[in-house]
Amino acid sequence: MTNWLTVSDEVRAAVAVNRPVVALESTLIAHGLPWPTNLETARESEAAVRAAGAVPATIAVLDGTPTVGLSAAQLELLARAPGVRKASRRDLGAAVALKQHAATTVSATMALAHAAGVRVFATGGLGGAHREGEAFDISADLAELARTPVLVVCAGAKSILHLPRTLEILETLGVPVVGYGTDAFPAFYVRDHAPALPVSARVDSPADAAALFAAHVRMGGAGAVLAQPCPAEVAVPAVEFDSWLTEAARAASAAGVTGAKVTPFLLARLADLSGGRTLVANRALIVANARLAAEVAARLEA
Ligand code: PSU
Ligand code: MN
Repeated sequence: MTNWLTVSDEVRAAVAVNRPVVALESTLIAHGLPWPTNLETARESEAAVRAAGAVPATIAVLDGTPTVGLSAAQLELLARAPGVRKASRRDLGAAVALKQHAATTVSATMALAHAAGVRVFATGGLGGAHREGEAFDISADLAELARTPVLVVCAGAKSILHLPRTLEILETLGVPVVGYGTDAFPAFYVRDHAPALPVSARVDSPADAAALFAAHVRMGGAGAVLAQPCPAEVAVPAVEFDSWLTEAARAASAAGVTGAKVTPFLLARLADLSGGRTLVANRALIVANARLAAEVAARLEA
């Protein structure tokens, strides 16, 4: 393993003997969810991974050190600390050189997970292409999927995005978008996008998900998406969501929010406008994805 990366003893030992490990990201902790839901969600995700027999590896940059497998104290620091940088793959070098704390997005988490030998990663919603009428903005998550062989288990892409364009870009980049128990690409808090957007393949078991990803990588492929719909009990109906999003997007443009701040701003406004319902959904889907990721990781062969 590389010397620029700190990997916890537990994760290092598991990777060495090919015990299942699941990477978890930190942007949703530092920027995606408010205190204390952020820390509770991070702990619950780690517990779900363990309950399914795998080792959790939450990833961030701490004082300039890329770290795979945060301790309980490090997790809490990240959840509480103000001014933590949001780092996509682009920002990792800066966070290291300037000795900063940085929460890693999907793209940066994939890069660090891969460097540590971790092949499966769970998050909430993927970044993607933003909607018409907003500033031109395409998440680095998509480009990273094209280059790094990590399976990203998520609830589809964030419903704040332009999902048909997001899927077209993933197709262009050669990234499989696999539905878990569904033929339709899920839309984060919203279970289904209307009209339904087809996934590139469907699987109905962790074993098939693992086999599909292994075959993709064997033939020179890189990343893949395994998309599981938000748990039905807490999912948000599309009609209600659309009205909140219209309002949240208006607030973002009125406040002149741009760049990496857009996604955290919209998520926070949606939580307010929905009276906390999007928060409940976000938390539940993250934990469900962590559990599924562990089940898939357990079926990946060496
Ligand atoms: N999933 C969540 N909440 C989040 C994210 C994912 O439930 O906040 C984060 C991920 O880190 C993802 C990022 O990479 O949102 C997308 O940010 P952007 O649109 O700036 O690329
Ligand atoms: Mn962006």
